Amino acid sequence: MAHTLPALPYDLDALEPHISRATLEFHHGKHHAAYVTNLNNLISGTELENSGLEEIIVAVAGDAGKAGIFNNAAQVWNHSFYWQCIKPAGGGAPSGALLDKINADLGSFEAFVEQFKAAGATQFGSGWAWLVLDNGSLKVTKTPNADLPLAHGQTALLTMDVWEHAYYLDYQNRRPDYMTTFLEKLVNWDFVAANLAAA
Ligand code: MN3
Repeated sequence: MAHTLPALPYDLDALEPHISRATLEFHHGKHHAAYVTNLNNLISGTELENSGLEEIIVAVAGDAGKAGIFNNAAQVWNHSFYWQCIKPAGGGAPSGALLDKINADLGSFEAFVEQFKAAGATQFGSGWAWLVLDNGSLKVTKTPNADLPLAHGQTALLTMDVWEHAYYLDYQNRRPDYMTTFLEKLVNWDFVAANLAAA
């Protein structure tokens, strides 16, 4: 089946001044769109052309001969997930069952923030920082390039894109400033809580 670029769940200028219209025009309209186009081209005429996105990712994960399909499929999934992880007037701290689970598994919300920023800061080059559910426990992880929790048997609850294209127009080389803004102004904790409840 042909994979499609999902619409952003907010207007292009809705995340300003934290993430600019220009960043979203390129990041969603060019980068994310290109992964969709590349994936459709790569699976056309193959046994994967009628498969769902997650089915494709699991089928080709770890297959060096299908790295192109994995990278593009995973990047389609990662970006569709990332857009939902942020929202206008987001950020701050979660509450309810999610906060209880963070306190129980990671020690405190402050400990989560420290681990999540460290994951993003120490992901050398391109990649992603994650809050995942792994065998019933919350963990903060990082993955390089297109890699994602689904390929490791984990359930993604939150992600932060730390590829330079996610922040360079707005923050240039200041990845730490982007990460702080992501946590303080943008995280959609309702989406994260819903992911936990559904896991
Ligand atoms: Mn990206």
